[in-house]
Formats: sequence, structure tokens, C-alpha cells
Amino acid sequence: MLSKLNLTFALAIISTASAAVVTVQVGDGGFVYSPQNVQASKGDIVSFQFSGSPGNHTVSQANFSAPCEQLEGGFDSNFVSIPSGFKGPNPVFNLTIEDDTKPIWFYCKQTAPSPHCLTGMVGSINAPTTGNTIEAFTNAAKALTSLPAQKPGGLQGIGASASSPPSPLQNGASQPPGASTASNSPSSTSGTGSSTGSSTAPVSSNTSPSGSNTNKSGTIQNAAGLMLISFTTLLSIVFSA
Ligand SMILES: *[C@@H]1O[C@H](CO)[C@@H](O)[C@H](O)[C@H]1NC(C)=O
Ligand SMILES: *[C@@H]1O[C@H](CO)[C@@H](O)[C@H](O)[C@H]1NC(C)=O
Ligand SMILES: *[C@@H]1O[C@H](CO)[C@@H](O)[C@H](O)[C@H]1NC(C)=O
Ligand SMILES: *[C@@H]1O[C@H](CO)[C@@H](O)[C@H](O)[C@H]1NC(C)=O
Ligand SMILES: [Cu+2]
Repeated sequence: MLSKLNLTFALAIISTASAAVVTVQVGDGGFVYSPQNVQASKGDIVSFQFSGSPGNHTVSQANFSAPCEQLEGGFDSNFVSIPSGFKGPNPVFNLTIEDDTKPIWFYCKQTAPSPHCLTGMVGSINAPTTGNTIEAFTNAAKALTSLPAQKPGGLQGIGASASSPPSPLQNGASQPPGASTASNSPSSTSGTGSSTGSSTAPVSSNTSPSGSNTNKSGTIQNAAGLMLISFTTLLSIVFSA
């Protein structure tokens, strides 16, 4: 009786532990997602941490064939602005992977001070290692001479979706003095300056910030360890029964 209950409990632990959380830093060290490509399975969460300070970026879904354009029906975090000196906690945009059989491509929509996407601020989930690679996608973004007109996306994407927009900045102690609420104070964040027109200043695509292709390994809080623990628990339960 008791062991049957315990068995059910152990199985429940195993099934909840099978979803991994893969973390991607947004804007940490320039116009960059790091790591730029991550592997994630169906049901996993890719957790985008808006950690670059100052920074004002998006995570917007694109098609491989159009690197700096909102994919029709694609996800879009919209703009998240982090003031200079912000101490966190960082706003988070969680995407749940619904289809891991096709690569998922994304980019940053920010146009200020120059279009981030044209410097290679693009990323991917489950990009192949040959053919349509993340390097090919990055090069295609950098090869564009102007940013295409931008449309908004939604929470629901193709192959991955969010259940909520990025968590808001917490006001109060965690924000530096003077970094008041977003809407009314002109700040020195890199995204300030509302260049909404699609044909703003001519854009040089070669102003890549240093380290734009750094490949820090992501924090993969993989469930393997947890699963091992739960599996061991399961075995000990079975054998002690
Ligand atoms: C991406 O673009 C390709 C080629 O233009 C097209 O065949 C495909 O349907 C597009 N994918 C989506 C999800 O719109
Ligand atoms: C994002 O997902 C992680 C892992 O499940 C969770 O701990 C966190 O609370 C989520 N954050 C938001 C804003 O949904
Ligand atoms: C972030 O960037 C967007 C788009 O450029 C802009 O509309 C918004 O005002 C910026 N936010 C802040 C707080 O600067
Ligand atoms: C990024 O790091 C991973 C794991 O170390 C490696 O397999 C991959 O080739 C690297 N990608 C790039 C673009 O350097
Ligand atoms: Cu950006």
C-alpha cells in the first residue's frame, strides 16, 4: 500500500523533472544573445534573461529566410528596457518549446542607436550544425543593408510560445536611484530615442559590437541530475518494499 503510493510519488517526480530550463542572456555584453544557439526539447523552457544593463532589446521570432523581420504568427517579447546600473532581478521571457523538430530563429527589433539585428543580434533554438546554421543566419542578418519595416508579434509563436510577456522591472530598492519609471524619464539606455520611422538614418551593418559572437555556455539546469536522483529514489523504494 505504502510502497505503491511512494512509487506513484516517485514517478510523479520523474515526470515533472523531465522538462529542462535553458537560460539565454539578452544584451549581456552588447548586442548579443548568449549562448547564441541552444538545444531544447519539446516541453523545455528557454528562459530569456534581460540582463544587459543598460539595454533595450526584444526577442522576436523570424524566418531563416528573413532574419530581421517579424515572422507572421511568430512570438515577440516586445521591448524590455534595462536602465544603467540596474541590479535585478532581471525581467524574464519564458518560451515553452512545442516543436523541437524544426529550428526556431529570433532577432532583436531595436533600431536605436542603430538596428541591432544588422549587427548580428540574432539567435536560434535547435539550429542545425550544417546548412542553415546559426552562423549562416547571423551572416544573412549582417548582410542586410537596412532594417525591414517591423510589425508586432504575439505571445504565441510557431514551435514555441510564451504564456506571459516578460516580467516587469521591479521598482524600488533593486533599481538605482534616479532610474524612475520607464515612460517619462529620458534615460541613457542604449535604446532611447524613438526612431519609429522605418527609413531612418542610413545604417552601417558593420558596426558589430565587440564580442557579438561570444559563445558562453548557457546555464542548462538540465533535469538529468534530478532524474537520476528520482530514479535512485524509485529503485530504493522498489527494493525496500
Ligand atoms: C519561411 O520562409 C520559407 C521560404 O520563404 C517558407 O517556405 C516558409 O513557409 C516560411 N516559414 C514560415 C513558418 O512562415
Ligand atoms: C520562467 O520559468 C522558470 C522555470 O520554470 C520559472 O522559475 C520562472 O518563474 C519563470 N518566470 C516567469 C516570469 O514566468
Ligand atoms: C525602448 O526602445 C523602444 C523602441 O526603440 C522605445 O520605444 C522605448 O521608448 C525604449 N524604452 C526606453 C525606456 O527607453
Ligand atoms: C558554442 O558552444 C558549443 C558548446 O561548447 C559548441 O558545440 C558550439 O560549436 C559553439 N558554437 C559556436 C558558434 O562557437
Ligand atoms: Cu537588441
